[in-house]
Order: sequence, then structure tokens, then C-alpha cells
Amino acid sequence: MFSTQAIEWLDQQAIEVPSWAYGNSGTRFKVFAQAGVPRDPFEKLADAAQVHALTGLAPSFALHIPWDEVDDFARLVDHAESLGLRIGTINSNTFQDDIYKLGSLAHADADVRQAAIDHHLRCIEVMHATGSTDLKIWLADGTNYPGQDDMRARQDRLAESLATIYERLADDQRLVLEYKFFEPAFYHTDVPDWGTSYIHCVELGERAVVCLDTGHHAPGTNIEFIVTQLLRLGRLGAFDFNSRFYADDDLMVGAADPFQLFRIMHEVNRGGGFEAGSDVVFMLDQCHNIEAKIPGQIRSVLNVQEMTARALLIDQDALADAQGRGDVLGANEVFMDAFYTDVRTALADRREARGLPRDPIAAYAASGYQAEIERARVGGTQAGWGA
Ligand code: LRH
Ligand code: MN
Repeated sequence: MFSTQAIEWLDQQAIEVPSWAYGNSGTRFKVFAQAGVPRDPFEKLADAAQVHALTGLAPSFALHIPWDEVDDFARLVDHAESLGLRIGTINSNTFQDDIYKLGSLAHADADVRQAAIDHHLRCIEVMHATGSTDLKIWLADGTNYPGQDDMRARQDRLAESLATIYERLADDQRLVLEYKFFEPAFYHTDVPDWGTSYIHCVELGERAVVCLDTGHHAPGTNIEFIVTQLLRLGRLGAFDFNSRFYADDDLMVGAADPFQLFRIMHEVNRGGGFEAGSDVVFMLDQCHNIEAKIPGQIRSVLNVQEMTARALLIDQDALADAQGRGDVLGANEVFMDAFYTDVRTALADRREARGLPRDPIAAYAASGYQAEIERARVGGTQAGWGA
């Protein structure tokens, strides 16, 4: 079913999992705590290791600072390595401290901007301690009412703050700037779209790239076109994968719109995003508010691989031929034929060939790990981000 190239790419596929997906999460209405939830980054890593052990797809783990601050990052790195994982992206957080009510890197007050810059310098220290190369910045910065602040002045302040952070990065480190069209700001957001992120990245330098979170676009946005363009421009640094029916729902990737994920993975393939040397990071950014978290992560990385596999099945020669002849229906049929091809058995066969369980979800259920963590993790404070 799969070409040798496709099998190689599928075997090497690496999806970074987010520490915060293993903690409690919810909405402003309620955070439903779950039994067995980790109390610290060490336990979060142990849970993430289950996902990689059963799928072979999740070798790296993203941290969020300060949620994952520890006294000894060298010990955390050793723990990760002992579990067959490595620490990946370091995510900053200037969206929960009181001083950031009116913004952080774009704030009118120089002292608040400096505090936000200092936080990012702390994140860079963590990167040196963990060997991470990506500093991912998502800013809640924006306003709720027209006239509340000077949007142009905020862009100038933001650019200056980002430059101060960028110049402190080491030569092998990148600044990954994530955009989002609204929330928590409800009138304007300072980094609302790919264009604004791209402009700031170009202004900063070669090691500044864009993060595309699949939940951060206005309804109706053709997200795969943005993927096409950012890959063409060489500035697609990372994906935050999740899915949504309405807003930034952070549901399991591929759950709400598997066809969209398929279309995105086709453009990743078309743009060379799977090729050796591609530095696109594929990360999950999800919250398992009501479903079991570890099985939810397993399901999510399998969804990404499944839609990747289908996209790699597209007969590129037939597609190019039909496109070249202006054969609208023919081209679409070639495209849809791949999407409608069930690859689940072939992927299960491949897992078996690699010594992995055919059915990772069933294997997790049979492992007894869930019962063990629910028994062992009593007391202490369950991890969560308060929302
Ligand atoms: C913002 C966001 C960002 C993270 C946060 C957990 O909505 O997507 O990537 O920092 O979620
Ligand atoms: Mn995100």
C-alpha cells in the first residue's frame, strides 16, 4: 500500500506531546479533576512515555513555564531520557500574572514589558538546561474595546520586546511565534494571524518562525493554504495540532475534521515538510477536559499518523497530470481516493512489524497503568493550569 518513502516517513514520524494535556483542564465553567492525574512534570513525563511506548510516535515532550518549573532540570532531563523521551519546545506564559491584564510584551508600561522579557530570558535559561532549541511564544496581548489602546504603538512595542528576546537566543535556538485571532482578547489581538506573525519573524531574523495552531483561525479559514504559503516562505516552524467545532476548543486533532487534517498533511508533503532536514515541529496542543488523558493522547497521535498516511497515498503523478490538463473532477477524484482509503490495518501491520501493539488503545487498557497511577497518586496537588 505505501511507497518505501512513505514507510520511511511514517516510521520516523515524531509528534511532540504537551505537558499540559496530562494535567486537569476545562473551561471557565468547570475543570473536572480526574483520578491519577500527575502532580509534577516527572509524573507527566511518565504518562507521556506510555504514549510513545505504545505508538512509537511521540518521542518528545513540550514544557510550559512556569507550569513545569522544577528545581533541577538536569534531573528532569535524566528522567525523560530514562523513559526514552527528550524535552522539546519550551512554551512561555505571560497570560496568567495580574500585571499582564493589559498586555505583556506589547504593554504600554515599560516595567511590565521588562517583566515579560525577563520571563522569556528565564525560558531561554531553561532551554539551555534542557537542551531545547525552540522557544514558543503565544501572547494573550490585545484589547477588548475599540480605543482602549493604540494598536500601532502596541505593534512597535511588541517588535522591540521580541527583538530583545531574539538577540538573547543561542545560534541553534529558534523563536516560534504563535498567532490566534481572538481570546482572551475580544476586540483585537496583537498577533492575530499568520501574516502578523510572519512580518514580526522576518523583522527578527532567520531563526524566527511561525507556529500554526489549528484552533486559532476564524471559521471558514483555509488553513492548509496558510501551510502552503508558510512552507513556501520557509517560515513554518511548528504546528499546534488540535481540532474544534466552534472556537479554540482544543479537542483531539482529527476528531472534529479529519478531512481538514488530511488536506493539511497533503500540503505539508507538497511543501517538503516530511523530508529529511525539514525543521517543522509537529506538536499537539490539546486539553482532555472530560476524556481519559493518556488514551486521548494515544488516539491523537494515531489520528495524525493516519491522515499523514492517507495523504502520502495520493498518486502525485496522476494528480499533477489531471491538474495540468485542467481536469477538475479528475484531480479531485485522485485526491479523494486517497482520503477514502482505509489505512488502519496497514498501519497496525506496520506497528506489529516494529514490535509495537497493533491496537495501542487496547494495549494501554490492558497494561494496568491507569489503575496503578490512580492507586499511587493520592495526595499532593494535581497538575492543572487553572482553566
Ligand atoms: C493558546 C495556546 C498556546 C498555549 C496554550 C496552552 O490558546 O494555544 O499555544 O500556550 O494554548
Ligand atoms: Mn497553541
